[in-house]
Formats: sequence, C-alpha cells, structure tokens
Amino acid sequence: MTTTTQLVHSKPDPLNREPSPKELIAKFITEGTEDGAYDRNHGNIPQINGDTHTVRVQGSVRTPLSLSVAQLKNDFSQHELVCALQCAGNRRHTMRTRLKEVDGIDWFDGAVMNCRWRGPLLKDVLEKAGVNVPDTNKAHVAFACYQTETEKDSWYGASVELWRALKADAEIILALEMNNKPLTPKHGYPVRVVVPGVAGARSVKWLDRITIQDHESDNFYHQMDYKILPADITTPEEARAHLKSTPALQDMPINSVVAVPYSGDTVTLSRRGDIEVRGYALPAGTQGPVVKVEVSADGGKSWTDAEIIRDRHQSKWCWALYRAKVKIERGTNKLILSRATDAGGNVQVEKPEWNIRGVAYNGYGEARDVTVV
Ligand SMILES: Nc1nc2c(c(=O)[nH]1)N[C@H]1C(S)=C(S)[C@@H](COP(=O)(O)O)O[C@H]1N2
Ligand SMILES: [Mo]
Repeated sequence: MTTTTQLVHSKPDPLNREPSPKELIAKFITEGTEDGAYDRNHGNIPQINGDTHTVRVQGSVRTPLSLSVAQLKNDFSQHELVCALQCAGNRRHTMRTRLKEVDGIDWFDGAVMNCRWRGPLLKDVLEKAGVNVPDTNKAHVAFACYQTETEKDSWYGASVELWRALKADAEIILALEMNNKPLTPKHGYPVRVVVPGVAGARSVKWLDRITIQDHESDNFYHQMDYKILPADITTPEEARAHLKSTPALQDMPINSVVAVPYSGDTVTLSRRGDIEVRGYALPAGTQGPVVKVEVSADGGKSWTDAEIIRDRHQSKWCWALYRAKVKIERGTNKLILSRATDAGGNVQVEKPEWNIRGVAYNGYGEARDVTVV
C-alpha cells in the first residue's frame, strides 16, 4: 500500500498502555493495579469527587433522573459481573505486521482485562426512568462523559442499541467497583459503564449522562472510529468518507492469543519432547463461554486440545486461560498457533479480512520466531 497512513504507536499522553503477555495471563482476575490492566484513554484522566458526582438519565424517558453515586449504590440491587473487557484495537500489531499496515496505535495482545465489576444493572436504572420510545429496536442508549476533552472531540461518548440494554441477560452494568474496590480514577471513578462482550470503546468511563435517543452517539469516537471498514477502503481519506455510513462495532469476535512462549522467546524442550503453551481465549460477543482451545506447533497441520484452566468465577463473558503441552523438535524459527471455539459454535479463522483501522483482529493466536533448545 502507498503509505499516506500516519503511524501512531502506544503512548503515555494520554495514558495508553498494556501489560506484557506473561503478566496478563498470570491471574484469571486481572488486578487493577498500576500494571495489571491495560489503559485506553482518548483524553486526560479526570479526578472526580464521588460525593457530589451525579449521573443524569434523560431523553425518551417518562421520568428523567439525576442519580448520585450513593443512590446508584443504595437504591438499586447491585449486580456482580466477571467479564472480559477488550479494546477493539487489541492485536492490531498482528494485523499490521501479518496482513498490511493499518492506521491506529500499536496494541499487541494485551489490550484486554478480565475483571470483577459491581454496580446497578443499566436495565434497572432505565426501568426506573421509564423508557418511552415507539420502537425499542430503533432506539439507542447513549453514554456521555463531559469531564475532559478528548483528542478528536470536546467530550467522550458511545452508545449501544436499546434492545441490547433491555435484554434480561445483557448484564450491562454501571460499575462502581472493580475487583471489590471503588474504581480507580484511570478506570472510571466513580462510575463507568461495562458492556460485556462488546468493544471496550462503549464502556464509557467517568459517566455523566445516559440518554435514550433515536440515533447513535454523535461523539467522534462512535461515529468515526471503532468500525470495521471494508478491505477496499485503503487510505485515511477514503476512510473518513465511509466511516459515518459503516455500522459501529459492537460484539467482539472470537479470539485467542499465545502468551507463553511469546514471539522471539527461547524455550527448553522437556525430557518428554514437548513445550508448554499458555494463553487466553475470548468468546464472540454474547456467545460464550469459550468451550475449546487448540494449539498447533506445525503451522496448523495438526492441533492438540489445550486444557481450559477452570476458575470459580467462570461466566459466559469471561476469558478462558488455557495450557497445553505440544510435541516439537529443537530448532529456530518455530511457529506456535492457537485456535478457540465458543459455545455459539464460532471458530477462530486463520486470518480475518484486513481493515484500515486494524480493529477486531482475530486471526489464530501466534508465537513466531520461537527457539527451542
Ligand atoms: N470517558 C472515556 N471512556 C472511555 C474511554 C475514554 O477515552 N474516555 N476509552 C474507551 C476505550 S476505547 C476503551 S478500550 C476502554 C478502556 O478502559 P480502561 O482504560 O479501563 O482499560 O474505555 C473506554 N471508555
Ligand atoms: Mo478501545
């Protein structure tokens, strides 16, 4: 491709970072400490006073609400959810290097976390406000944060379809806690949306406003980002012309990653002639959990079933951590692959189609250039 595309890689300002793959898969529940969970910010991190902050619920509702954090905690039953939350740009580096250059910051395999969230269900809050629309299938729930400017807009926002938010088992929550503690400022204190199964961009942090409306969020990041453009759109200029009319990415696709060994690692062959392979797998959207992960050490000719490491917090929205022993010969330049299947029958494909923004990459998990000694 002729590169008019400008490269933007991971950057500290605003804060965008990911843990190393080995750190990431060390625990089933990703700790929200300094280095445990990835950070994705389109603007600066606000410091909000949780005692005075309110969330307004407005638009096509019978009773507009203004809810304090205390009300969100005390006036609604609190729902607990363990789920994966993934940036749509996770694995962009693999798309960029295996398929073709893309336009976006350079995430490797770590723009994902698997955490426990707690707070009221969005559905319950909307029920209290009384949704009042002619057609549930044509309305949207828009989330807005006006606390800080973003790089491409003066605020941050996103929306999900109203039917999704009202589904009995959608489990979209207004999270007040992450891993049994109040949210940290960088993960959205005092309240953020968590939409399981859906691109992380919709899980709006520092939530100010929920609006029931007949159109999707007007925010730049909802209209002009986080969309899978067709492969024949190859320049940022063409992308700009087509983004508005392309549907917003909601459900994330099935995925898996090889974290151990990682590309470039040197590993020692066991006496039995095998090596240990570990990583994570993610189900497609609402179709979890992951039911199978296979691993290949011969470029995909033969596959070995991995063991899915069970955890008492397992839910359909979680990631699966897996491990397998695979036979391999000593040598350099080894390629290890992973492939996941979920309860909905979705099977990871070898390579998805390229898209210029490099979102939703879900080709086989891979560790390249592995040396076995
Ligand atoms: N207000 C606000 N919410 C936001 C964002 C943002 O920049 N501002 N980034 C979104 C994106 S793109 C992702 S992937 C997740 C990242 O959440 P984390 O920083 O807690 O990992 O938050 C989403 N919510
Ligand atoms: Mo994201």
